[in-house]
Amino acid sequence: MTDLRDRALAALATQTIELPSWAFGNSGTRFKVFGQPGVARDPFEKLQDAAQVHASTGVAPRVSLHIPWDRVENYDELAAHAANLGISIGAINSNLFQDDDYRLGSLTHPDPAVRKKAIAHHAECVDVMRATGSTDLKLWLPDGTNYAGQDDLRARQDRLAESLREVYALLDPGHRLLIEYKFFEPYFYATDIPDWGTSLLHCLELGPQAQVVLDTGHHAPGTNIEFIVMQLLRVGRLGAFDFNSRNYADDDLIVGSADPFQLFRIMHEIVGNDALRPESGVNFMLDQCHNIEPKIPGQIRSVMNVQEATAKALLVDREALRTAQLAGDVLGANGVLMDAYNTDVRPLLVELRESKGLPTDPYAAYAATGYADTIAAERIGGTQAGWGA
Ligand code: PSV
Ligand code: MN
Repeated sequence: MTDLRDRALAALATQTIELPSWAFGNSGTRFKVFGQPGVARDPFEKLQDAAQVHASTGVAPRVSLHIPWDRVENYDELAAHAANLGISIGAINSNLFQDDDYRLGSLTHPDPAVRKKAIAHHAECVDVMRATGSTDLKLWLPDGTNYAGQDDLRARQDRLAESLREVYALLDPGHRLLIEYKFFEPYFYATDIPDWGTSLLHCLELGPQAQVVLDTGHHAPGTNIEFIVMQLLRVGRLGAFDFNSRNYADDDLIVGSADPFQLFRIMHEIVGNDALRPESGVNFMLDQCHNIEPKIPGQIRSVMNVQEATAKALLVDREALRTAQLAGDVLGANGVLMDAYNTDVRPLLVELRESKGLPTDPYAAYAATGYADTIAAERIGGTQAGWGA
C-alpha cells in the first residue's frame, strides 16, 4: 500500500490540466447570461485569471484559446504576457459555428467558397499557434443537417475528408490536429462528426498528427465513455479530453460534479493504459462554462476534482485486480476498484501539495488572496468577455 501511495504521489506530481480561456468570460443559456463583477474584458485579463488557478493548484500551467474570441493584435505579446504570469498557451480552438456563411455547414458546405473560407480560418489558427508556441489545433465541427434528405450524407463526408486534408497540410511538424466529436447540436438530424468512430476514421486517413478529442459532455446518456477512452488509447489516437459534466445534454458543468464515479472510471482506464505520463500525449483539458458560480473558484474546483479522480485511479491495486479478474472473481475484482474509489484521497493530495510548496487548500488559498475583490474594483468600464468575445 505504501508503494502504491508513493507511486501515486510521483505520478500526480507530473499531471497537468489545461484551462479554457472562455471559462473566465461570462456565459449562460439562451435564457440569460448573468454578468459577474470583475470578469475579464480581454484575453490578457483571462490569462491573468487563469494564472490564479495555477498559482493556487500548481497543476494548471496552460490555457486553451478560442479564435476569434481571443483574437489580439499581437500574439507574441500575449504569449509573453502568459510567460510573465508563469503559464503558457495551450490548444488553439477554431470556430466554425458563429458565422452566417455556415448556416448549411463549414468544412462540409456544398459551396466550395464557404469550405475555402473555413479552411482559411485554420490557417489563421496555425499562425496563432506559431506565434504563441502552441502545438495543438483543436477542431470541433458543428456541421450537420436538420432534416432527412436535406443534403447527401455521403457527399458531406467526402467534402469533409477533402477539407480536413487541406487543414492537416497546414500543420508544422510537431503540431497536432485534434478532432472533436459531438452527437447532436446545433443540428438535430445528422451531425457530420457525431461519434468517436467518425472522428477516428478521419484521423486515420489524415495521418499520425491527427488525434481524437473526447469531450465528456458529447455523448448520449448511458454511453460507456471509459470504453471509448480505452479503445482510442489502444490505437494511440486519444489526443485530448474536453472535461466537463453533463446531466442532460452538453451542459458544460464542473467536471466530476454530476458523476464523479464516471470520472474515476475514465481515469482508471488512463492509468491502466499508462496514459497519465505527460509523454503519452493525452492533453487533459477542461471545456466548461461557469454560468452562475464564480469563475476562478469554479476552475479551481474543477482542477481539484480531476486530481482527486486521478489519485483514486492511481490507488487501484492493479495486481489484486488482475488476480481477481483472472480467477473469475467478479465481486472481488469490482471490490478492488470500489476500494480505491471509496478512499478519501484528500490527505494524499495535501501531502502532494506540501511536497511542492503549494497551498494545501487551493480553494481557501485563492479566497485569502483577495483577488476577487481586487478585480471587481479594478475592472470597471469596458466590455466583459463572453461567448463570442
Ligand atoms: C462544442 O460544444 C464544444 O465542446 C467545442 O469544444 C467548442 O469549441 C467548445 O464547446 C466551446 O465551448
Ligand atoms: Mn468541447
